[in-house]
Amino acid sequence: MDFDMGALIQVMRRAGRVALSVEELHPHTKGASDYVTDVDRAVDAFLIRELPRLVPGRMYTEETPIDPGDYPGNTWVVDPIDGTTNVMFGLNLSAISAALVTDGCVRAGAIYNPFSGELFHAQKGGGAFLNGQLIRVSDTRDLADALISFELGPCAKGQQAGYLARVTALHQASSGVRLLGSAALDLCYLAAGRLSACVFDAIHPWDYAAGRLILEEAGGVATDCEGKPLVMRGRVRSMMATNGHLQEAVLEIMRGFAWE
Ligand code: LIP
Repeated sequence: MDFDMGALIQVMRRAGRVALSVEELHPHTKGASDYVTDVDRAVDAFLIRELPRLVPGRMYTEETPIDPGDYPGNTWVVDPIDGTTNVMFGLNLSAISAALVTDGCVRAGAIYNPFSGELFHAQKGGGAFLNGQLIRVSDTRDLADALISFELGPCAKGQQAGYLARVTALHQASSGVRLLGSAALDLCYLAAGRLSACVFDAIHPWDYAAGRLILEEAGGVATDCEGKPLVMRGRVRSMMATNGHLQEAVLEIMRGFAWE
């Protein structure tokens, strides 16, 4: 089936206008340090209405997480706002993420930060783009020259000692580490060569479905922390992503990490 990437880009930009039009956040707590705001709800409702008009299929979103199992047929995997906490604190590092998955394979993805105006997109086999310009991962081959981001999700707060020990090792071995608070943007920045690797603790399909495709189309690699391909079923127990050149060096430090 033909897919109209231009139409998806238009929907994402309209979703961004929806996000920016919300005046009161009305934040609510879903779990410990896990929030939802009226921005998440408004964008979620908008995309649930608009995306099936582009390609009919089921919706799997952070705010309506009905697990699609093996992803038969078409599924839109959506995070209406990745980086909700950043929105609440006025940090403009947040993005809307949408991926079209057909029979388990991510065909297309788009990630839009309405605060910066940066829109990343990719189609399987078609390269990755930032605001229409082709992007590639960095050429960094030495860990000592790498800038690496990591995330600390709200689940399993207080049980992150093993993960943080590995982040400390990455910090010692590299040019530095950063925590952005949005896995979708980590993967896009890695795809655009701004970062050379990213590591994640617990992460859900809506956080990485679009970003992984954008990264892979830009020449990068995303695996679990044993170097195995990610299986998009429920919460992923470990994830790392690199520009490809640094895969072995980062894996050497991250190997063995996984949530129970
Ligand atoms: C965030 C996740 C993000 C993850 C961050 C944080 P928020 O939650 O969506 O992908 O990397 O560590 O947990 O701020 O969107 O609720």
